[in-house]
Formats: sequence, C-alpha cells, structure tokens
Amino acid sequence: ASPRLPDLPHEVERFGLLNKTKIAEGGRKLRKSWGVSWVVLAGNSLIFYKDPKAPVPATGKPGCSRPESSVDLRGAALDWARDLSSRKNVIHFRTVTGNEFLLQSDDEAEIQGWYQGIRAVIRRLDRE
Ligand code: I3P
Repeated sequence: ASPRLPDLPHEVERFGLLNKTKIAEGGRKLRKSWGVSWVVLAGNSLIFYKDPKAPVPATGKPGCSRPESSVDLRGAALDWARDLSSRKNVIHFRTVTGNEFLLQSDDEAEIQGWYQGIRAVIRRLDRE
C-alpha cells in the first residue's frame, strides 16, 4: 500500500525525478526552460519540489522543503508531446487554467508509468 504522509493530504501514487518545463501560463506561451524536479502524484494533484539533495524514496517525501508548486489535475488534458520537443519520452499536459507542462525521462518505462498514472487520476476525476 502507498504511504500516507503527514504533510500531503492524499495517498502518494507515484514519485520520482523528472525533467520538467512549463510551456504556457494561463494560455500564454512561455519560453521553455528545462529543469529537474522531484515530482509526486498524490490525490488530485501533481506536486513539484526542487530537485532535492537527498530524496527519501520510501515515503515519496523529498529530503527538504515545501513544494515549489502543484497542479490540480481535474479537467486536465494529457497527451504525448510528439511535436513539442526534440526530446524522447515527453508527456504534455494542460490544466483547466491553461497552464501547460512537459515532463520527460530518458527511461521509457518510467515515463510510461507516469503517463498511465496521471491518466488514471484525470479519468477518475472526470467520473466524479
Ligand atoms: C530552447 C532549448 C530547449 C528546446 C527549445 C529551444 O532554446 O534548446 O531545450 O526544447 O526548443 O527553443 P533556448 O535555450 O534558447 O530557449 P527541447 O529540448 O524540448 O527540444 P523549441 O523552441 O523547439 O521548443
């Protein structure tokens, strides 16, 4: 079973280091700037932490700090970012508020897991 964390309101479904860039804010295109984030999929949200020095994988909780940001997945649209990056294994999603992100891993199985996990959360929220 997934752990419950005192400072996360929901069960952690997935966590790990991913390359991330925000490409739009409120529908306005942003300049791409890739960086590494510790990403947690929990409840209805993706939660981003700055790349922690010492992540604690057993709990999903990073070794430091409060989240840098989080994203509500309710109503979000998810697809593969085939034309949005020269990189391989890139997920693209857009929130209802018009924020768009790319998430990438060189590990294809890893990014497949994230895709399935995020899609499952979006579908669950669509049914509610
Ligand atoms: C961008 C940078 C990104 C690249 C992006 C470039 O240049 O090289 O890594 O995205 O391509 O514009 P800059 O650093 O000068 O902003 P990918 O790595 O995802 O391909 P894009 O303009 O085609 O999005």
